[in-house]
Amino acid sequence: MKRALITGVTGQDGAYLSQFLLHKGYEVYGLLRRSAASDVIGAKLRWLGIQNDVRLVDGNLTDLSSLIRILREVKPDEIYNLAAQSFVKSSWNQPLLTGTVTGIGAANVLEAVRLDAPQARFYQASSSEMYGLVREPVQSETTPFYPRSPYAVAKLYAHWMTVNYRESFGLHATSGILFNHESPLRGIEFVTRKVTDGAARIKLGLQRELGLGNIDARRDWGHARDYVEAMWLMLQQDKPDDYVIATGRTTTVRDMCRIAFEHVGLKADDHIVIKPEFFRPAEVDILQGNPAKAKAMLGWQARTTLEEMIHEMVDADLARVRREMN
Ligand code: NDP
Ligand code: GDR
Repeated sequence: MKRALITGVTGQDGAYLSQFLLHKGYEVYGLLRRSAASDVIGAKLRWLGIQNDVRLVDGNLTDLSSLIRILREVKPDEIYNLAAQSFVKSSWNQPLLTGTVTGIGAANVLEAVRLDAPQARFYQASSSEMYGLVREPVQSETTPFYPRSPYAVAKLYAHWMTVNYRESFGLHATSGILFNHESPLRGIEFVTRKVTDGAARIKLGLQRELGLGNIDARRDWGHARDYVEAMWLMLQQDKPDDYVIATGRTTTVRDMCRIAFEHVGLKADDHIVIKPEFFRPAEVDILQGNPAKAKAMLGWQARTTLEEMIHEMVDADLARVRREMN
């Protein structure tokens, strides 16, 4: 039986990846950082009904000694580093924390792997945000990076550390450059979930308006369930490498809102209010990925359309809000 260790197990991707690996017969261990709010721990794992199947181990990405102890105890075959301060907007408010967790945290995991689990396969959750002010209209593994937020700068450091540890120490270290991916388990602060939750609340009469920022921004949105399979496929390759994971389609936030509101019979324009506080100091205007390498090398391609995903998210939020109301 293969053993996997997932950092960021309580996040969106950690939950879907746990579910995927459990189905494959893996023993799944998840790094859990201690929180005072113990009632919300594992809410996403619970949502998928796998909270009792994942073995949670106590540690923190910023504490190298905890990572070393965990690697010695767990002896994983595969390590997925998904933990991060992942909200781009917050990274301007907490730039040093973001650098410490999202950047140095990844280096801590790599160091622990180098010292105690050099045979294990390592996956780094890199991001399309690294392309930032895009240098090419469609971004691939060879497109130059131009990060536009403290988050993206931290991710770029983690990406290059992954490449460097592969080249310096021969680690099986892979960087997956994933474009935006969403699901009903997406954090409420991210735009898709904010919109699907807002559409549900407006439909059910709990609010009338939804405040948003730059709705002309364009993103390449896929479904997290599809994307975690790509992470696993990357670690099944003989050689470590870098892969772009994307749908290849780009859509404005405005059109994504239209899809969500139309699903509940409403017009987005009647309810969206543009508010300055939701704009960012520097914006990533457009992202569109080229997943050709992933298709050729991994046999992977996105399965869920944006419409299917947004409908699933709105339906999940309608159900959640109805439960709250009762
Ligand atoms: P989430 O924000 O949902 O999850 C982040 C996870 O990191 C949570 O489990 C969180 O724990 C954990 N974490 C944060 N700080 C620490 C710490 N100091 N020590 C240990 N764990 C910590 O992110 P996603 O699931 O959406 O994304 C997974 C990864 O992929 C992230 O690295 C993200 O930056 C990256 N990524 C995501 C994309 C997307 O579109 N979703 C696209 C490209 C990259 P807690 O629950 O306690 O807060
Ligand atoms: P992003 O996701 O920054 O791409 O990072 P987010 O959903 O936060 O923003 C997407 C775009 O929507 C615009 N936007 C708003 N965003 C939010 N959150 N709230 C709003 O009210 C709003 N109005 C407009 C943003 O300006 C932006 O252009 C996500 C994260 O998961 C990262 O961790 C990951 O690396 C990247 O995706 C790929």
